[in-house]
Amino acid sequence: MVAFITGITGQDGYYLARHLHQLGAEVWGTSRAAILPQELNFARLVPIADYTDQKRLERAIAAANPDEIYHLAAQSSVAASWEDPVATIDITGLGTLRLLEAVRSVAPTARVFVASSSEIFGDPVRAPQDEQTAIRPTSPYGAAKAFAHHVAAIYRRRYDFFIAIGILYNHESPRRARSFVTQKIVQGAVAIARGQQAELRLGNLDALRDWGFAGDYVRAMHLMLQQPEPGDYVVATGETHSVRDWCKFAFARVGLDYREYVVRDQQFWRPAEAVPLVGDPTKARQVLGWSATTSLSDLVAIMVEAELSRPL
Ligand code: GDR
Repeated sequence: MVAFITGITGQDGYYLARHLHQLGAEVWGTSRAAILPQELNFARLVPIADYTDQKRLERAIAAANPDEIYHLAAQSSVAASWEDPVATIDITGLGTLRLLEAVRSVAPTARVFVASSSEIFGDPVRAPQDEQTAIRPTSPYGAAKAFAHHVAAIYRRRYDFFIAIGILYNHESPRRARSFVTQKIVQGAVAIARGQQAELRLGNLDALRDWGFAGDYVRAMHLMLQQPEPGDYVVATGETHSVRDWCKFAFARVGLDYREYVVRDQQFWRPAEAVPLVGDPTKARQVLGWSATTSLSDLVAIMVEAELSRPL
C-alpha cells in the first residue's frame, strides 16, 4: 500500500506517517520543509516551496501512484487567519480544491481523506455537534475549512470519488506548535517551574473545547479509508474542558498553582462561543470502531513530560 500525505511535517502528518509505516505502508509526503525529521526517515519527501504550484503537486502524486491520499496541509491557526485571511483561504480552502483537481487528473481511483474541522460549526446551533449540524463558520479559518469540506463532498458526489471527510476537533501532542493554547500553557508552566519565565499571558480562560490526542485521531483517518463507502465523521472525545482546566492540570504537574502565574492579556482574547464546540463521535465509534483512548489528564501528562525532557 502506498500512502501520500500532504503536510507530512505537521503534527498530524508526523503521527499519521508513523502509524501508516507501522502498518506496512510506503509513505510519501509533501512539506514546505527541505528535510524530514529523523523519526520520519522511512518516508519519501516531496518538498513543495510554492503551495499554488498545481503541476508540481500533480507530478508528485503521479510519481507516488498512491492507494491512499491524506490531505492535511493547511494554515491551521484560527487566530492567524484573522491576521492573514487571504493566505488562509488560499492555502486551506483553495489548497484542498487544488488537491482534488490533482486527484481528478492523475489519481481518480485513490482513496482520499480530507481534514475538515469543528471550526466549520463556528458558533454552533447545538451541543454536541454531529455530522448533520449546520455549517456556519465565524472565522476566516472556519470559512476556509467549510469550503474544503463542501468541495470535498461535491467532488465525491459529482465524480463518485472515494473521499472521506474527518470533522476533527482540537487534537494536541508534544508536536503541537506554541501558537496553540495547550502547548503555550505546557511550555509556559515548565518554563516558570524552571525559573526561566515569570508569568504566562493568556486570553479567555473560560473558552471550552473538546481536546483529544493527535496520535488517536490519525487512527480514525486511516480507518475512514478502509470502509466500503466514503463518509463524513466527527472525530472527537465528546468531553468538554476549559482553557482553565489545562492551566490547572499543567501547572499542578510541575508543582505550581496556575492562579499565581497566569495573567489575562487582551491580545489573545477571543469571545467564547455561547454553545460549546464539543463533538458527538457516535458514528465514528459505531462505523469505524474508533474512540479516543487518551484522557485529558493523560494528554497533559504526555505533553508536560515531553517538554521536561526536551533538550534545553
Ligand atoms: P483553536 O485552537 O482555535 O480551537 O483551533 P487554539 O489552541 O488556538 O485555541 C483554543 C481555545 O483557547 C483559547 N485561548 C487561547 N488560544 C491561543 N491560541 N492563545 C491564547 O493565549 C489563548 N487563550 C485562550 C482560544 O480563544 C480558543 O477558544 C484548533 C486548531 O488546531 C485548528 O486547526 C483546528 O481545526 C481546531 O482546533 C479544531
